[in-house]
Amino acid sequence: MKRIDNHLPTEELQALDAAHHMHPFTANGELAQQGARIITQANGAFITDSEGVEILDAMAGLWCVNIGYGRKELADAASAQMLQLPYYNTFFQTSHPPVIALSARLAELAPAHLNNVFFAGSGSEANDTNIRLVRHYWALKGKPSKKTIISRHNAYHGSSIGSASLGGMQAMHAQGGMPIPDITHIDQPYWYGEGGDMSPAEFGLQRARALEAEIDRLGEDNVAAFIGEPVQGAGAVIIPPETYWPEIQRICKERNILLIADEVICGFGRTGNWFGSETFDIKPDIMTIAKGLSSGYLPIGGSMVSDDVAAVIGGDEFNHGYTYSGHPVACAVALENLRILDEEKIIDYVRDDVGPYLQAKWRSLADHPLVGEARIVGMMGAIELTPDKAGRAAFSSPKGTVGLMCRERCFANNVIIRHVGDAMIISPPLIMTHAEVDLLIERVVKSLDETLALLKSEGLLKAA
Ligand code: PXG
Repeated sequence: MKRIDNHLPTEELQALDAAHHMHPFTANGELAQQGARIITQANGAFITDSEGVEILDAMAGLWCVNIGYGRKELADAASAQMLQLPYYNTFFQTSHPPVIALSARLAELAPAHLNNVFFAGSGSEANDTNIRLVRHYWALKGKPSKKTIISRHNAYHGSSIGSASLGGMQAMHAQGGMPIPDITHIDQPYWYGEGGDMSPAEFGLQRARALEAEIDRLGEDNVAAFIGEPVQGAGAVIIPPETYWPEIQRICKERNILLIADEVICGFGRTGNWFGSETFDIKPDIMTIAKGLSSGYLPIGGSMVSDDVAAVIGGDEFNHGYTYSGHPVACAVALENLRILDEEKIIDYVRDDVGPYLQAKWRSLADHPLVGEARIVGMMGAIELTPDKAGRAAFSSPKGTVGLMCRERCFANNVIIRHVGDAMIISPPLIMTHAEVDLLIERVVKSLDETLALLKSEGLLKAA
């Protein structure tokens, strides 16, 4: 292992980090005691820490580095664009070649009726755009009362006050006065955790019909849109039963409600197609995009808008936009990323090659004594940890205790995977080789074995 020494020693970096850097979603006081893990470089599917340890990144950063780390082409695209035109805005009747080229390319790649892009700097910003867009759409159509947006418990749509209100994360709502008015939440299609004795198909229908009931409760004239991730990512890779999305689609159409598919995680190959909406046969009016759009190399997000919605919105001045909407350097990098995804046939590779290879190995984890379910679509998957496989039982310890233990074992075994409660989730770079998939599974199995041994020795292998 090569030691990287173009930076301060780890302890000094950790001390400065603890003194001055406030981390997202972190108890910073606690982190200051233990010191942050410092990542100094990355290549392919691996990141390297400040001690020179190479770690397999089975989360692709935060679900975003779809083409893997270290692609010089993206650095070159950024460099060339910075020299030519580092910044210009797209307000006040101006435009520039990178934003024009990226908009046109996205229109080619997206489902046929989605030909219009409103750019943002992130997924959160794009979902804030969507809130204003759908409400303004109905106002322009003479129905200003159609304002409420229906989302789902345990959804994740971002961390700004609008997008976190759309999200269904209780811990987020508890801080800062959310949700904002006119956003409601229905139950999620999480069969393993909430399906009880129902078959997945029955349960999928039941959870979809909760949308119809919610529209009835609110009154159709008060509802603007439904928003959902094709597969809930941060919620623990919740893959809905097959019956779910067709029923949601039917209800939105019949009840005159716009459908927003949040593709921030599912987009750009993650589920084995360009968009999760293709995998699940959804026809959204708006898609939120970010993350894999630039493989995370630069921040960029956006809303892909149907021709119908764009035509209505285009009839008025939409008083909305961000300084970095359509940032030229981010657009140039995103374009280069899309070129690589396309020319290197990375989506095909996920659908036909490494995807099925990973899926078979991931599903075989269900044979492990600690695993109650192993689910996966494309290259996003979860395993549910349980003390009692047959009963899909939860642990008697507070939710997340076992998941955290398992994550610690994974980190110790040099594989980054996340826990959500007591589920373990993966979302690796799409360019993983078969050998890297083998390594991932080997390290996860070792971590599961060690977690099981720890649970036994600490008397924690007990059902609630
Ligand atoms: N929608 C979805 C579906 C997301 O997953 C966002 C919107 C917001 O995007 P920005 O770019 O504003 O972060 C996301 C982001 C996690 C985790 O720990 C997930 C996200 C972000 C940070 C952490 O799973 N998803």
